[in-house]
Parts: sequence; C-alpha cells; structure tokens
Amino acid sequence: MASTILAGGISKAKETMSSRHSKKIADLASDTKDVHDKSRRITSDFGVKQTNTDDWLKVASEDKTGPMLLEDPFAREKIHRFDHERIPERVVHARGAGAFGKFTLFESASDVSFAGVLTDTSRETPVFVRFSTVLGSRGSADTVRDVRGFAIKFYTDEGNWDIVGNNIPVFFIQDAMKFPDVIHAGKPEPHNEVPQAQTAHNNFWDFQYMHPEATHMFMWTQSDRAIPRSYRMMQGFGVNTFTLINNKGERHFVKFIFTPELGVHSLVWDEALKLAGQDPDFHRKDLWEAIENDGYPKWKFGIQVIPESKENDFEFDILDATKVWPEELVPIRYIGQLELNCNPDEYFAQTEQIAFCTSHVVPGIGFSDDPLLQGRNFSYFDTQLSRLGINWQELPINRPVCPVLNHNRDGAMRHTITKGTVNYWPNRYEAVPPTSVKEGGYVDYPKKIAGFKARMRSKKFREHVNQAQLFYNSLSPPEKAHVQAALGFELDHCDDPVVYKRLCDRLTEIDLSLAQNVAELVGGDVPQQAKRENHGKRAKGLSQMDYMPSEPTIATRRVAIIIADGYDAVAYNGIKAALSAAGAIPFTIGSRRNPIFAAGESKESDKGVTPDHHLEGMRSTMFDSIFVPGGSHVETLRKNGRALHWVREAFGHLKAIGATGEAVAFVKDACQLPGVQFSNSGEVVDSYGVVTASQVSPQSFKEVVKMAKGAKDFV
Ligand code: HDD
Repeated sequence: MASTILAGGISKAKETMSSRHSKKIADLASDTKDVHDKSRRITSDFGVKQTNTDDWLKVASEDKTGPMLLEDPFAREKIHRFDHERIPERVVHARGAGAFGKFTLFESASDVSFAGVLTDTSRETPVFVRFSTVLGSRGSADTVRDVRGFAIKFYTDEGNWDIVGNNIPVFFIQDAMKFPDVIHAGKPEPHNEVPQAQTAHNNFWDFQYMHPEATHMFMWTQSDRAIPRSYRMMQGFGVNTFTLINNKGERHFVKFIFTPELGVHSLVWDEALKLAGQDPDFHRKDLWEAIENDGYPKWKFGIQVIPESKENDFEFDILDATKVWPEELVPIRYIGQLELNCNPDEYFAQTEQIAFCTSHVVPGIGFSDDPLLQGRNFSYFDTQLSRLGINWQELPINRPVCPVLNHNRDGAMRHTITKGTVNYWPNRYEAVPPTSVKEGGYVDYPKKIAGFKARMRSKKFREHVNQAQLFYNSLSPPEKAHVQAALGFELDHCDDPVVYKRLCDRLTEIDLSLAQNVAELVGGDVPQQAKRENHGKRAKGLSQMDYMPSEPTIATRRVAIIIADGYDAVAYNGIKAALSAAGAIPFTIGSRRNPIFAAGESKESDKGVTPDHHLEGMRSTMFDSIFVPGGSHVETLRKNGRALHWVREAFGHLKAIGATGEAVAFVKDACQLPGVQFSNSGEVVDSYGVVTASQVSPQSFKEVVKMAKGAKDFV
C-alpha cells in the first residue's frame, strides 16, 4: 500500500525528528514534550495533576445538574487558554508550510566572502525553510495564482542568517515605501473583503497599470511560475542585492539562487483552480509526504557575483529589485546544496512562530543600498513585534544555536535569566564586552557615501520594459500561451473597463500580438500598433524548460492505478513494481475502499487488494499520472461516470496515462481522441502522452514509466 500522509504520519515524524542529527533539532529537544509518552499524565499549566478535564465543577447530583462554579481553576484555565490561542496572522505570506534540513557547500566561496557558512565545506548548517503564498489568509488554498515565499533560516555557528526570498527573481516595486500600496491593492478589496487569495480583481490590476515598475513582475506572475506543482519543484531567489566581504576587505554584490534537483514544474491552471477546492492543502501535504517517504527535496545553491568596481557597468541598476541579472552577463556559480529532511513536530510552535528578518546577516555578508532591501530591514523586525512580542528571538524555533548574551533586558515574556549585577556597557567589571574583529565580530563595510537628501530614484531605475520583453521572449511557445490565457482569466475578472482596457494598452509595450490576443479576449480595444518595439532579445534561465533535470525522473510523483473487481493482477502488480522501482509513489484507487478482487479471485477465498482510496474520494487532479490495467473490471469502469471522468480529466490536463489489455479501448473512449491511432497488435503506442499495450509485458511497464517521465506535466 502506498505510504500516504495519513498513514502513520505522526509516529514517523517523531521518529524522524529525534533520530536525525542536527544541532538545531538537538537544541529544540529540551523544549519538546511528547504526548505519545505513555508515562505522562494530564496536568494544569501550573503543574497539578488533574482528575477530570471534561466537567466544569458544579453544584450537581445524580438527579439534577445545578449551576457551575467560578471557583474551578482548571475549567477557567482551559477556557482562558483557548480564548487566546490565536496570534495575528502574518500581514502577508500568512499561509505557509515548512521543514527542517541542512545546508552544505561543495565549493568554498572564500574568494568573495569570509562567512563560515559560505566557506567551510566540512560544515552542515541546520536550516528551517518556510514556503508560503503571499496574498491569502492562513486558511486559504495552496494552489492559487500567486508568488510563493521561500524563506530560509540558517542556524550558523556565527548566528542566524535569513534569506527571505520568493520563487520569482524580481519584485513589483523598487522602493519599500510602496509595499503597503502593492499589498493593499492585491489583498481582498476594502469594501467587501473579496476576493480571497486572488489577483484577479480591479484593484490589483489598477495598481499594475499605475506602476510601470511592476510590469516585469506581473509578467512572471502570469506565467506558470505562479502555479507551481509543488514547493519542491520551484526555484528560490533572494531577490534583493546583498554584498559579500572577503578576507582582503573587498566587497562584491551578490544574488542568491536555489534551483531544485527535480526541475521547475507547474500545474495547469484548470488543475490549480480545481485543487483549490478539492485539496486546499495540496502543497503542504506534498512537502510533508515527500519527506515522510524519504524523498528529500534538494536544491542547488548558487551565487551571482559582481565586483564592486563593476557596479555601474550594466544598462540596468544592479540595486533595482525589478531586474534580473541575466546569466549571460553574470553567470550563476553553484556552490552548495539545500536539503529538507525532517518535518516539524508542531505547526504552531515551529512553522507559525518562526520569524524571519532580512536584516539578519552574519559576518562576511552585508547589505547593499537596494532601496527595497533597506526598507525590508526595518519592516520584518517590526512585524515580529506585533505577531510575537519583543522577546520573539527567544522562542525555541527562532533562537540561534550559538551563544547569545548582551545587555538587552526585560520585555513581555522574557525567558532568559541573566545573572550578574550590571546590565550596561561599559561597566566596571568589563562584563560582556564587544567582540573584536579577530574574535569574529561583525564588520560593517566602511563605505564612503556622499549625496543629497532627496525623495527620488536614479535614472536607471526608470526603465521598466526591457526585461519584461526579455522574459516574455525567452519563454517557450506553450509558456507564452499560458501567459496569454492567464491574463485573459485575470482581466476577465475585472469589471471596470478602465482597468482592463488600460492594461491591454500596457501590453503593447511588451508584445503586440500578446496585447492583441488578450484585448480580443477580455474586451479591450484591440491595438494595431506596438507602443514600443520588442527588442527580440532572449536570455537563458528564464523559461522553466531551462531547468529540466539532466535525466528525466518520475521520483516522488503520485501515480493512480485504477481498479475494480476483475482487474488484471499481472498488469496491476507489474506496473506497481515498475513505478516503485523508478521512485514514484503508486496509489491504488478502487471502485470502493473495501478489498477489490482480481480476475479469478473471490471474496470467499481471497484477501483481495485494499485500495488506498476510492474513485469518489479523490480526483485525478491530485495525481501526476494514471494507469488502468486490463481485465474484465473495465466493464464496471465503463459504467462508472467518475471513472470515465478520471481518465478524461487527466488527459485534459495533459497527464501521462497508461493502459493495458481491455483498458486500452476504455481509455481511448474516455479521452475521445480524434484521429489517434491505438495499436491492437500488442506493441506499445504513445500518442498525446497516452501509452497503451494490448498485451502485458515487462516492456509495456517500462514504456509507461518512460512516458510518464517525459510527459508534459513532468517538463
Ligand atoms: Fe516580505 C513576509 C518575501 C518585500 C514586509 N516576505 C515575507 C515572507 C517572505 C517575503 C517569503 C514570509 C516569511 C515567512 O515565511 O515568515 N518580501 C519578500 C520578498 C520581497 C519582499 C522576496 C521583495 C524582494 N516584504 C517586502 C517589503 C516589505 C515586506 C518591501 C516591507 C517594506 N514581508 C514583509 C512583512 C512580513 C513579510 C510585513 C510579513 C510577515 C513577516 O514579514 O514576518 O514584514
């Protein structure tokens, strides 16, 4: 039986957590209590063992239930605690999921930085990574069209380092002062709090038009990047420009990039829409399940580096977060690996209470004058104050694994007890002095600055279209078609003509045919002339197709095998074994969840196969691929509308489908494939991602697996 998120998730997670070595996990042990420890008994928060937590103390007898007594400290404590369980959700990125893991280096970056985490190839730095959507509330769906957060806390030997990034390398705005505007415009509209977790509304697109600097970013959000198949299959970008300082005191500008080992993959929009209702936790469960099944997600870690002397050598400003550094100009140097290998023990204490700050950097890493980053450095600390209170850095998930001691004191919920008679520096005892640079103290790079105070941005910050064109030009034809369809969907949800007409007009600055097609679709004025010629340039690394794994893989993909009574056991067992051998996760989907019997088996004498799920309990959207073995069960499936819908919908979502024997005709009929030739002579045929074999053979299983590896959904 396939290992599912529901089967034994809790116990396996516990075992994983304690058995895997990590400095951070060891650090958390003293704060971790285990409800499955049979020796434990329920107590009040003040430690008194309780005999009853179900009945409020009252004046009562066998005959009569009288009034409740306010005296009961246990009942009051339970209700008080419940009343105050919620904390404010994150003002953005409220919906998320996270995991523990490790960061390792295979090449030292000592030529550009002296940071231990970037130079010591023998280190394993513990990390916690939190993925998120941006606009939705904590209870919103995972698969909405949105940017995904990709925030990493590195618990380094020199203190915590946070990269608070996204899965898209650029941002909507250049100056942090605009952040409340872009978020207000994207979040539900103020008068009726509609729509939830969507950008398909007037205010979002009004903002996009009013801010030409958002043009590049909105093209990314209309691409497949904004509907990832999984958190495990998307890139992560630090977005802002940081700096690195080396032992010689030289400074370089840097961007941080994470590229997934499994490749960059997306859902199709119709799937994403359906999943939002059918399985709102799709990404959260996917991450959990992959880790539980030991399919640890991994990313290559790369840096793009520009020496300080070359800061002004580019046509764009390298401190402008609405621009990428094209790889042709600044190659990515991959030097490390990020791996997630351990699910958290408790969502609230860990994933919810983790708090990131872009201002958390370690010696050897610094900031740049990127005006978005500088504002972020203020905002994150500030927001943690309202979410968690002033002592948020003492929470187990947030505290560093290296020593922390200073003269900061007090504040609500202080945990640390600091012994001694002084709490200031300098003091007569020289207690807790600052650290020298030699001892590893943080060095502020001595940069000379001269300028005028002014509320303005420099000239290069005013060009907004070149890279929007570059991005669009670099996409493959299907990706371009998806951008067009996405704009068509989003603008169709805007009912103010000013909004959708103006936006169509803006598109003429990117690509005339895109503008024409979208305008036609959404009711805009179809433009006849481009407002700006498309420069026709392309760059590598912008299309998802550039991130195909060197060997196609089906690893960790969910494959549904559909059966009813009378299925062909040879085909069923054969494909299951072939899929497992290739690292995929096969799920048996039966006409019911009680045992299903193969051809020749009977209820009386055989055990049958107990499916993981039944056809009504799941939907094809929750799987990457489906397979239908032959056998007389096909007659039952033919009469089952849901079974037909499974196959037809999977085909519509361009998924790999396999069938053998009698199921070949069933799949063909279900897909209603015009003009597609299916073989009846035993050989394997692949058409439109459908592989069928009229007879079962080892070759047919191999072909199904091969086809699934190469199918659209896997590219
Ligand atoms: Fe932000 C959260 C990413 C610009 C203010 N942001 C937050 C998270 C991510 C990002 C991934 C969730 C972290 C978590 O999982 O807890 N934000 C970005 C990126 C940006 C960006 C990649 C552009 C480069 N953000 C940005 C600006 C501001 C903020 C310009 C404010 C001036 N962001 C916040 C915040 C949040 C936040 C309000 C909400 C919750 C939190 O910080 O901890 O402070």
